[in-house]
Amino acid sequence: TDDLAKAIPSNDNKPLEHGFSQGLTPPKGVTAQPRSPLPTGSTVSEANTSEKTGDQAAEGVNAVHGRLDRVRADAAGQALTTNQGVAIADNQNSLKYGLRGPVLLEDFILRDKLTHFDHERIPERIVHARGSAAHGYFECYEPLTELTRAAPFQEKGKVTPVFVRFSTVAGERGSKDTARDVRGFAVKFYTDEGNWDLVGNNIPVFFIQDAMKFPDLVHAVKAEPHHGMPQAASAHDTFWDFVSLMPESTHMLMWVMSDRAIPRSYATMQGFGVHTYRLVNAAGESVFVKFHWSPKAGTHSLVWDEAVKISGADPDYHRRDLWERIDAGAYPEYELALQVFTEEQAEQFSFDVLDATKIVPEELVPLRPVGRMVLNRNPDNFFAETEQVAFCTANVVPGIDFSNDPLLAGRIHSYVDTQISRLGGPNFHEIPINAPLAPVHNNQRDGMHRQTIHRGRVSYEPNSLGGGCPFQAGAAQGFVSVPARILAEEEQGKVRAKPEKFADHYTQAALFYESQTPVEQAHIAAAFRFELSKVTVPAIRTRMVASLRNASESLAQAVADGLGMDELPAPLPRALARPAKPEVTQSPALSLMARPGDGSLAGRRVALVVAHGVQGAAAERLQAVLSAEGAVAEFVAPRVGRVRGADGVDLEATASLENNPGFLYDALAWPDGEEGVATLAQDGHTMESLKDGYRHGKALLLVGAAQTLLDMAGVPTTTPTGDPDPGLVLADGEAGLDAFIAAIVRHRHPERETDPPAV
Ligand code: HDE
Repeated sequence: TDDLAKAIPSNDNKPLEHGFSQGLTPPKGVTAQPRSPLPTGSTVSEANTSEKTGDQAAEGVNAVHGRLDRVRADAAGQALTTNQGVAIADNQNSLKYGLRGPVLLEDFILRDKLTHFDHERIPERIVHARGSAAHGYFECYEPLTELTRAAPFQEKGKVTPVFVRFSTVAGERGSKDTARDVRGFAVKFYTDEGNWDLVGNNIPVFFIQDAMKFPDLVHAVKAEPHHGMPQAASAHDTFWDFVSLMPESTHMLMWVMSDRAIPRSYATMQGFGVHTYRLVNAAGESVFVKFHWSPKAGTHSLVWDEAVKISGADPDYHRRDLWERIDAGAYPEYELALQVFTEEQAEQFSFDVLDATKIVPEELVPLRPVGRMVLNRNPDNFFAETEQVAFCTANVVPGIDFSNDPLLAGRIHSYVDTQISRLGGPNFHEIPINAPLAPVHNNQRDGMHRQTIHRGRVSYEPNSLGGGCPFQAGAAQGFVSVPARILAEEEQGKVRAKPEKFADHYTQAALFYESQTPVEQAHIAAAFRFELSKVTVPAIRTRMVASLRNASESLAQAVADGLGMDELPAPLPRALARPAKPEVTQSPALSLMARPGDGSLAGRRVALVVAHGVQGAAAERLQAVLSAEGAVAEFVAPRVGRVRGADGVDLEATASLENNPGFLYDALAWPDGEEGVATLAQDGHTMESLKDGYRHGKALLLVGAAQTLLDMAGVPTTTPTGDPDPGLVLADGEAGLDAFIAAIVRHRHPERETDPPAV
């Protein structure tokens, strides 16, 4: 048996599912394939070996591959079987009594197939149902041993595998990606000492301060219960009814009405741990910490009109973008930075660090970069990985601990609890994507879908029959909670109440708004106007404007004007008459413009709009130059397929203006060629693409004859103030290429904007 055990693969129950040649002999005429080699090309170093488990990643491969490989199925060269491994002779017909007779109940093959199919769906997440995920790794810049003993931060260059899921919050599993919404940013670190889940969002604050209000918030924002509308949108009565009655949400409302709620890509948004956590070093000393992820590609957003159009043409816009970036090797990358402060410092702040509706301004506690995260591998299977991944705020490792944030406390309970019904029992930690790389040994037993086959008769501790194993790890190895005391507080006993500083609902809302550029402020006002205009009960609108007056008079006025209110309502009474004086009233870091990115074109999509009669050679050169810069530049024509160049150089259009409208691209170019331009001028799609590109502030290049299209589309060549438009490049030959590239790097050209739009 020992020899047999060595000969068969790790999941020795099911060699066949792995395409192993050691399995059953395949049917005649079919060759058994050797197992496909592990994917290569991942950039994880060989140092990625778990000393504890002895797991050794193949060269250039993330160690997490090894573990998942145990359960990967590859049917290449294999016969079809039932779930019991019985080969199926006929997969077309059910078993009948006679050709035209009844189907027999005995047909276990049909029933095996249908029964499984009937149960293919699991409940979707109550929030964050719509998500997309990727594998990758976290790499530590330098040892942080003075701050924490958490495994990922112990050595310079140490690599820890991660799985990251991005999501929207309100919409259902099949809803559009470009909804105006918070984005989830959940990272599972498979550390040597167990799994650490940093379950964050792309916005550093939250709507509410206490977990007690979470079900109310979610009921208010989700589709209204009587008619199930609207899908994936906060623009409706119940949401604004609730938040206008909950002034603690004002700061968060500023963020979700800003362009952060319509990111261009998951690769171009920040992530935040939101709550104050603790770092704990080997000596047991702890400090407070806030976690920040910042994208290497910069923070870039869509504009609202663009987001609305994209949601129709490509509801999978962000999912596709993430997949294609990784597929193309333009790996999304984020830097992790910490804000570290002591409990004594926190006592002095004008706000409470246990209040999740507050940030710690970067000007007060600077960001310390500590590592980078690279997402370099797409999941193999959406359901097995992206859907079944279970993030739990309770998953921390030695070196990380919680603060007393009451919102966090609720989350520590909620995530584990929700997985039990979503994933059907208490053993969801055994699902491969959730299983830690660190070994698991305890006396928990049984339950639905148990995978582990525990050996021996001992399932209790203390024991002598099992030699005392598994034994308590002790403080040196095991997780020890920080024996935190509550500073400067009198003994209060059990209370249902909040600390006083929690009642300052407006100071940081004002800080956020005042820190935005004028364009961003205009977008915030327009978003409030849009959302509140969808509210049908006027009293709710009025109450919201009354609340906004406490944060910004000018914003309240702009929103009131936009809603046709004749006069401003009286400001809402404040919970705290005299809030503490804030440390900062301006924080430029809060503007999206503060993180323009690394200036590369990687991940940008450029449409080269062509038709028969275009100057083919020049168009090809344009494509080559943009591709060399890392952009994905494709020919888009009235129809897909071959496009005949006037110079005899033909092009291949991989998209049409019909199947991929212009607003799906970051930038658009119209190459030269009189005949081609004349054809495009007859196509309404061309005019729409040009107008949309202009209205959405995108980089536009028009070469030679193509410039005549501007007039036809009614697109001006200067900004509304009469200045040259930096995003509109009019070129002859190749002269304008550098200017076009610079314009794409700038992402958007908001100086064109007027409200309402002139084009
Ligand atoms: Fe969540 N949240 N949440 N949340 N949350 C869930 O867990 C919950 C909160 C966040 O990609 C659920 O597995 C409570 C803040 C993300 O799978 C659930 C409270 C932040 C994800 C849940 C909050 C988040 C979730 C639903 C208030 C930012 C998706 C399914 C006390 C820091 C993770 C699930 C993924 C998912 C509860 C507030 C982020 C029901 C009770 C604040 C990114 O457990």
